[in-house]
Amino acid sequence: MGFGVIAGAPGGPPRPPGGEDPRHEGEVATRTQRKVARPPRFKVVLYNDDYTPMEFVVEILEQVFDKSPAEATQIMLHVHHNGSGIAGTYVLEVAETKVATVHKLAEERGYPLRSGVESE
Ligand code: TYC
Repeated sequence: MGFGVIAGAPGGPPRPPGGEDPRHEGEVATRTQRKVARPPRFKVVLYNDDYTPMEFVVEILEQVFDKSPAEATQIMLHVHHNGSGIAGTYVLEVAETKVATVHKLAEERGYPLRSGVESE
């Protein structure tokens, strides 16, 4: 890792013909890795309440969070028994959009289902 596009380095372009550049003969090419491009991720948390039907929460987990029916049921039951649970982990903008979608769909049906974003 960290060789970038140095000619002759692993993964880089081949060295030009004619052998090693005499100006750098014997030198070792090194480069400090400045930053790994890995944006922070955020958890979307679902909260339990006494009124939202279990089937609706499962539907949300399938449709908004792309969970399988089995996984969606597991997460819903975890939230039901523990008070909250993680629906998924995303970059911030996506996590915030998921929360807004959950609230919109729940409000349309008159359910008090709440969700929120937490840093990982
Ligand atoms: N506790 C709800 C019920 O018994 C079900 C429920 C599960 C609600 C998860 C919200 O995030 C939730 N109908």
